[in-house]
Amino acid sequence: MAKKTFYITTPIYYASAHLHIGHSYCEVITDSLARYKRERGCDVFFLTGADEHGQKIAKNAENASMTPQEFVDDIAKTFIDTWGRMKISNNDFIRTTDKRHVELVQKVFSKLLEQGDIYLGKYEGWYCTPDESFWTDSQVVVDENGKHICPECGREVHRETEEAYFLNCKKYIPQLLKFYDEHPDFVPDGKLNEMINTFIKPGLEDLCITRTNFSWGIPIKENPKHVVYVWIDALLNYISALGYLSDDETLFNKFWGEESEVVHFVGREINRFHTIYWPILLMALGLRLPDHVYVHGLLLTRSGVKLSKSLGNAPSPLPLIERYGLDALRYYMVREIQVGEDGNFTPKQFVERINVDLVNSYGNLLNRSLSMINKYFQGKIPNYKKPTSERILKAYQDIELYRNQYETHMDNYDVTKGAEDAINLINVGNKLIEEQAPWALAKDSTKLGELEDTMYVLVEIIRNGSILLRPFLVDKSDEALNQMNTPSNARNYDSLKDVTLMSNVTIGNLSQLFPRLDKEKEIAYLTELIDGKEE
Ligand code: ME8
Repeated sequence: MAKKTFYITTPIYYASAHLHIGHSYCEVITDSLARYKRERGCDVFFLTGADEHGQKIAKNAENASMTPQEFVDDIAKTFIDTWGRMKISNNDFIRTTDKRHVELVQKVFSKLLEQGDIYLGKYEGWYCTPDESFWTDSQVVVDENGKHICPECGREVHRETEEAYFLNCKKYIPQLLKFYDEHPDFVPDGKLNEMINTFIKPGLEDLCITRTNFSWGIPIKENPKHVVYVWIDALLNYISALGYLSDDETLFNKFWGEESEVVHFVGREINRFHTIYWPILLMALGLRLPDHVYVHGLLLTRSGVKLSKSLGNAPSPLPLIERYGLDALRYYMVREIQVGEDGNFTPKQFVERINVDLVNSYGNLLNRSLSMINKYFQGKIPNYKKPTSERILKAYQDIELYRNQYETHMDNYDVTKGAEDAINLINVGNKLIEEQAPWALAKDSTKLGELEDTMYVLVEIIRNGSILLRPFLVDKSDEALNQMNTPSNARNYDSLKDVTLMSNVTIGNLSQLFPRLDKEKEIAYLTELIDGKEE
């Protein structure tokens, strides 16, 4: 039985530049899950935000002739605006420059310093400024020109030496390994093995967690020339937003309590921070660990390069929403690429996915079914009767089958399979129309009962399909329910168990749910949009 309280987070994206479809991808997945859990009656807290400190942001602000604070204020506004336009249903938006966050980070630092988990030492090693990451000698790659290269992003790193504070990671390794052992689903799909083999087995060093060579960060109270390393600062957002160590810890106790289901969604390039350092920090603080760190895959260009802010090859989601509608983009994101795996963002697949699933399957089923109700029953849905025909009986069974599968998939965060279940159910309706040929039944007065049953089960399929699709299609599902004039007591998830609720409802006005995309024209448009960005 799933837990009743659900806390889901996205990474907080760097406020160094504008958002692109890669960030939107993670938002849409997490938003769909948050919406699904709410549909199922869970108390949900869904968090996203902005990561606003660090050297890279200070540099970008300088280039824009702004103070870092002015710079991040501007960028954070665009984040909030974009998520508003994508109807992201986050409960809060945390900024690492928020007073509540700054205070929490300072308190955590003091607490860990006092208990001896943080100590003062000397840092010497490699630093990758674009990634804000430290690397040891054994981790950096030396290229053919003798340059030292960041093992994560492939850019050049530079040498740094300075006095710094360290987090005592070594001490927590046994506890961490024990935790991994006891919680095999902490990081689903075996994505922890690589972390253990690459970072823990060779011997995890203590982590350098303060910097003195720049000032755009959270200064520590005990020694203000040090600012907190941006990753430690950032990870703490997940608990600062809930009010941990503040005057009011109500949200924290509720959503970080043992009873709550806690899941962080992150892209695979930041797996390491969330599955090694974040657990260590939490252990040092004596707090529970998340139930899952779900590592989603990345959107790649057609040629397989990661879409990224620093490579400048990723389009904003806004022109896509403008042209295709929000739901088309959201649907494509959850459905086309299996969540958890990398996938190429390609114009052809984008256009086909929308035409096949949304136009041909969903839109058509709605349109054909309601047109027939208009034609054969003057717009009034027949009364529900227990079906006698095998085929209709089977259709009701399919509704339950797909709904159950959908729940299993969604409870396992598999939005791709969840969306597929919903569309498969819709296709049960399309197939039934072909098999039952209502136009033929309508010509035979002895088949009136069967015609009624056929129309009724089609309505039920659309109602179920729409409610299952609603976490993804945040506008169009309700639009479909409106076209059927679905009463309010038949619109929530629990109501799906009662098959009688649509009896005798007079349907509303029909309109096309999704316009068919002109394949050639849209492929050309998208190719230009994406390739224009590809280096
Ligand atoms: O790493 N495909 O921020 P960030 C899919 N501030 N998802 C993508 C993507 C792509 N091509 N590109 C980015 C940071 N993402 C830190 C996080 S959390 C405490 C701090 C998504 O702006 C994906 O979720 O680089 C990835 O992990 C995140 O954006 C990185 O965003």
